[in-house]
Amino acid sequence: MKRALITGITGQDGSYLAEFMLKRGYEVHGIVRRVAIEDPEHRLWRIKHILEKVSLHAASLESYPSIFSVIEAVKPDECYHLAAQSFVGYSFEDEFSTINANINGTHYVLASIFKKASHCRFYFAASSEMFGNSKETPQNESTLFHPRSAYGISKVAGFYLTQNYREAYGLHASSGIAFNHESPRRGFEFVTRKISSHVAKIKFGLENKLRLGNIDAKRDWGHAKEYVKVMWLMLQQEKPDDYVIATGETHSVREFLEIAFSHADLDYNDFVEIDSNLLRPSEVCVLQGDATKVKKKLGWSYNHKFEDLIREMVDSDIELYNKTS
Ligand code: NDP
Ligand code: GDR
Repeated sequence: MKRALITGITGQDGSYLAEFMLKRGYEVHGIVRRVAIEDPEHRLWRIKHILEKVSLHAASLESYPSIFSVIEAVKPDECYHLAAQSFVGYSFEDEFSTINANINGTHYVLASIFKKASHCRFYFAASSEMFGNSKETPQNESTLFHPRSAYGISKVAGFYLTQNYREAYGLHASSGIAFNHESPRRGFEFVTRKISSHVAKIKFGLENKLRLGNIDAKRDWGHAKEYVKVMWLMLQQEKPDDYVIATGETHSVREFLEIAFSHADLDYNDFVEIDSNLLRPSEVCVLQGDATKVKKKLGWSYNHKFEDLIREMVDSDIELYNKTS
C-alpha cells in the first residue's frame, strides 16, 4: 500500500485530494495544526466524513522540527504540499507571516524529505499569482513571473525551491501552477464563496448587502475536484516536471455575480456595493491559463462549465443557510 502525506489536508484542495487518494487505495496521512485536533467540529469540517480513514499528525509550517518529525515517522511515498497562507488579500495585511510560512514551510518539507524520505515524490502547490501582472495572455509554463503580492512572491520562491531540490539533489519534485479553483468547500474569504454565501443569505433575509472590491478583475476559474487529479497524475510520471493547471477560459467577477444572483432569481445590482477598502494595493487584473502541456503530456481534460460551477456553489450555500435561517 502506497503512503501519501498531504500538508493542508483540512483545506479545500486537501480534502478533495484525500478523498481521491483513499479511492485509489493509498494510506493517507495529513499534517494539521494542533488547534485543529483540539477543535475538530470547526476546523476539520471538510474532512469530517473521512476522519476514520486518514491519519492526522500535528505540525506547523513555522516549525522545522515538527515537519521533520512527521516526515521521519511517516516516510511517505508521495507528498502533496498544499499547506499555505493562501489568501492573497491577507498577504497585504501581513506580508511577514505569509512569506515566513509559505517559503520556510516549503523549504522545511523539501529538506525533511531529502533527509528522511528521498524516494518520496513531491508536489508543490504553485499558483497563477506568480504570473501576476503578466504581459502575456494566456499564461503557460514559459511565461515570465511578475508577482504582485507577498503571496505571489512566496509562491515564486516555493516554485524555485522545488526546482532546485529537483536539479541539485535529484528529488522527484514537481510544481502544479494552478489557476483559481473553487467548490462548495471554498473558504468564505475568497470572492466566489463570498458571493455564493451572500446570495444564499440575501435569499433568506440574513443579509441585504454584499461589499466587494474590484469586480472587473478576471480569473480562470475551475472546479477544485478536477484539479486534484492532476496533482496525482504529475507524481505518477517517470520524470518530475512543472505544469499549468487551468480551464483556458477567463471571466470577470461581474460575470460571476450576474450568474450567481440570477440563479437565485435576484439582480446583483440591487445588492452589491463597491468598497474601496477591499481594493488591493496592487491588483492582478487578468489571468487565463494555457493548459496545453498538461493535456498533451498527462492526458488531462477539464470537464466543468463555468455556469455549472457557480450554480453548484449557490445551491450548496442555499442548502446550508436554509438549515440555519
Ligand atoms: P486553503 O486555504 O483552503 O487551505 C490551506 C491549508 O493550509 C489549510 O489546511 C490550512 O490549515 C493549512 N495551513 C495554513 N497555514 C498553515 C500553517 N502555518 N501550518 C500548517 N498548516 C497550515 O487552500 P486551498 O486548498 O484552496 O489551496 C491549497 C494550496 O494550493 C495552497 O497552497 C494555495 O496557496 C494553493 N493554490 C490554491 C489555488 C486555489 O485556487 N484554490 C490556486 C493555486 C494555488 P488550517 O485549516 O488549520 O488553516
Ligand atoms: P485570488 O482569489 O486572489 O485570485 O487567489 P480571490 O477570490 O481572493 O480574488 C479573486 C479576485 O476577486 C477580486 N475581488 C475580491 N476578492 C475577495 N477575496 N474579496 C472581495 O471582496 C473581492 N472583490 C473583488 C480580487 O481583487 C481578485 O482580483 C486565489 C487563492 O486561492 C490563491 O491561493 C491562489 O493561488 C489563486 O487564487 C490562484
